[in-house]
Amino acid sequence: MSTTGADFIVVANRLSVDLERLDDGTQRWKHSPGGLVTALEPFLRSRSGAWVGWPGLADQDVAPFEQGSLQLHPIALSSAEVRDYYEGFSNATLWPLYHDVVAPPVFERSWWESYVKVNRRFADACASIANKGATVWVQDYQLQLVPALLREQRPDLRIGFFLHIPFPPVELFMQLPWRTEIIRGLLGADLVGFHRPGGAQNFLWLARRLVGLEPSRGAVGVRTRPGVVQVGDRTVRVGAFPISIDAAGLDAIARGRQTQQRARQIRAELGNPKKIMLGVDRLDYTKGIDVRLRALHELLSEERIAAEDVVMVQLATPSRERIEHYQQMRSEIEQVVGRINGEFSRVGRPAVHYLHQSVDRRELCAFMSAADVMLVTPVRDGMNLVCKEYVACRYDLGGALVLSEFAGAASELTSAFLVNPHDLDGVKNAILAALTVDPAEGRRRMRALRRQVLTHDVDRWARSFLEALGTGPVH
Ligand code: GDG
Repeated sequence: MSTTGADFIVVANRLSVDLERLDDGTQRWKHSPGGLVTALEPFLRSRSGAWVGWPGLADQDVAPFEQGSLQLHPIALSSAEVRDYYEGFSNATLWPLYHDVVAPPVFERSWWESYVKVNRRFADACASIANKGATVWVQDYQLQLVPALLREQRPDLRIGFFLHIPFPPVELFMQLPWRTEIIRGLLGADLVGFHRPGGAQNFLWLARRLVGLEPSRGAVGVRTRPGVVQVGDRTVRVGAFPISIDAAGLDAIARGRQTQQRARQIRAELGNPKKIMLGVDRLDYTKGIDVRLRALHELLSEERIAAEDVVMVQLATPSRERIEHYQQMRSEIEQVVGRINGEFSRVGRPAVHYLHQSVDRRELCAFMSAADVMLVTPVRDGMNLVCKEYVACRYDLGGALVLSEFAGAASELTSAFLVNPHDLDGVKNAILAALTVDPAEGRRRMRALRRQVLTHDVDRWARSFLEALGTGPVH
């Protein structure tokens, strides 16, 4: 066991920075995209600890290094492991299965074998750097076997697990050929956290059914921690911990003069339309980008809105581009964008501005400040941070949020224009209602949304998880 190891370790599939290969053959680190890093970084930035993760490029053996007060421990993956563990089992088996099988999950034995092998590598790395009695916080669906694999080697550790995506209904989870192994893997933790109480309930049921353990209700006695599972003489607590954002940080960026200036500039660049609608997502089939585009197409075709009044901007961050389903979805979305623009644009005035690229955080904030209506229409989403970010940016109480009921955030953001993304007429009506909302009513809704988001930030989320895990935050 290392004596100069860490007392607090975050383990995630990706590091907080990605290794990027440039055209001239050199490499550099850049900030990782996606919700997990966005959520955890502000919390970890001010605390010393270690982050164990894959740097994002295959076949790269990178030595541990420090970034500020954070030790980064890169885990190497071969190209075959990227294909089987990451693109295969994580993103073509678990991702669609856990998102209500919106795409058919692929069950492939060789992918599972790779998943086991890579999870063992992550567990071994943690075991070798954790100080005695350290806290290890394992993140997300790619690493569900790590808690048990780590506990076998290091029973002295305090192990937490948090799932960032939905935990599926029992009937769907039962399709997984390796369902018992996954539940056993998670039960290696002292605390298993989900975004929503429903996920925790599904997990408790499956633990009893598949591993033959009796959940004893109410032992923790707090609403956000609805249950515990007794594993021999060990108690595993199970609960809901809805994740959030660095709300004050975004609010401050949004209030900045530069951001407001840029927001006005964006409006002007879009031709000063009466209304701007915005979507911001990783380009993923769960995000319902197609839903909002179809709604827009019908609204324009039916002349319920006019392209000279309403302009839509879709920022779609490139994601998982080597997986076939993602390539297919990308061309479908681009076809719909092309069709809408073909029918409704004028020269110099596209109806939809579609950017398949990442923008920086300040630019994102300026877009959110400029948008009259934010469209967040996933068919299934663990939480969805984008809707919370929009609310945090609207210190002016302007703007309106259209939000899918199937995002975890919907149970907190009840003053949004909530929609069922499978009901296209409902989505169209909600978009129209958001576009035409009376300003006083709009402000009332935004005030209520902000009250929730600003008082429930990511720091509160991390603290409540770590407190439930039995440690205070580590400084
Ligand atoms: C998973 C779960 C859960 C997006 N484009 C750009 C950009 N982003 C940022 C957003 C936001 C993050 O990426 C995306 O977070 P989401 O929560 O919306 O979605 P996932 O990536 O699927 O995250 C999700 C989350 O984990 C946390 O638990 O909420 O349900 O699926 O922060 O702003 N950021 C920048 N440029 C972009 O172009 N800078």
